[in-house]
Amino acid sequence: MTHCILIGAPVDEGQRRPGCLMGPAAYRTAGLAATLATLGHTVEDRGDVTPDPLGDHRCANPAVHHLPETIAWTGALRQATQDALPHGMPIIMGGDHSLALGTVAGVAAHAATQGRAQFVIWLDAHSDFHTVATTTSGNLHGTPMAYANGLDGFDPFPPFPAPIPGENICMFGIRSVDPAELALMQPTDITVNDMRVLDEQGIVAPLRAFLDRVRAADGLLHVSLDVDFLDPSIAPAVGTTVPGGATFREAHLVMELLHESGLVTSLDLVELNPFLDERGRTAKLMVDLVGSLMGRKVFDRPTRSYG
Ligand code: 6HN
Ligand code: MN
Ligand code: MN
Ligand code: MN
Repeated sequence: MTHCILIGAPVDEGQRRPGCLMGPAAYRTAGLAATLATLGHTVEDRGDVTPDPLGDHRCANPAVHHLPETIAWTGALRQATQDALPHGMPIIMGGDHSLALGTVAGVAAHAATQGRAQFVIWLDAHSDFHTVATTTSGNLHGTPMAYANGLDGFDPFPPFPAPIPGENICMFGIRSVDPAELALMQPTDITVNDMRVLDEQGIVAPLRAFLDRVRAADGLLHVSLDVDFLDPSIAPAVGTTVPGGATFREAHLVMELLHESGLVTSLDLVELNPFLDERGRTAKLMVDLVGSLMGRKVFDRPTRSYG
């Protein structure tokens, strides 16, 4: 039984397709709290976060938009996430992926106070490894992973509290990486399980290998689930669809294995744009995936052991 702390993050400024601000309302409408309660968890909804006051922030890259707004969200979400962690498992209902600039900072700051290592699983079509300096779209939802890894090029942002080393980061589902992101990731120890890896090896072996490392380090584990990790045919409600994503069963299997591991300590649900949805199907799928992550099973098979 887990105490689940729902945190609404109606962040829309990290990209250019309005609608992600409706994400928290869509998760509530799709029954996220009831799904968790049915699985035996306690649920506390802390409502939607309010961004910090806007500062006068600028940067040299003319493509970047909504920089002060994004820095304002980052501060407030870092605080909200860090505040929640001693009490339970924060589930951040986004909001576009720029919210992870704040939430991952919050989990990393918390881990540092505990003397624990922080790990991150990034489930996404994209690596989100631009810096404020390299992004050509100017959409800051493409930057949180590089911020968390402690890269330079985030000058107007507060320094990342406790940068997460590459060996503690594992990406799944990757199938769209910009040249500048590739160049930045190349020298890191980040595990990039792109769709080619999943096609060849399936999801189980690479995921277990990473979870074994988290367990061996007694680490905390943050999961950041971008809607576009999923194939657009099952999850249309996202502004950045990329063909060839995870199937329904692949996605549920990831969640089931994460549940079995018992290692997950925080979760982002990002990039849902309800304005692009079809009768709520993407919101409902995301809620179902959280159900699998939090222990829903059709059949109570004995829990597998890890080596
Ligand atoms: N996401 N690499 C592209 C860009 O604009 O920087 C796409 C970013 C997508 C962001 O997945 O959250
Ligand atoms: Mn605007
Ligand atoms: Mn993303
Ligand atoms: Mn994405």
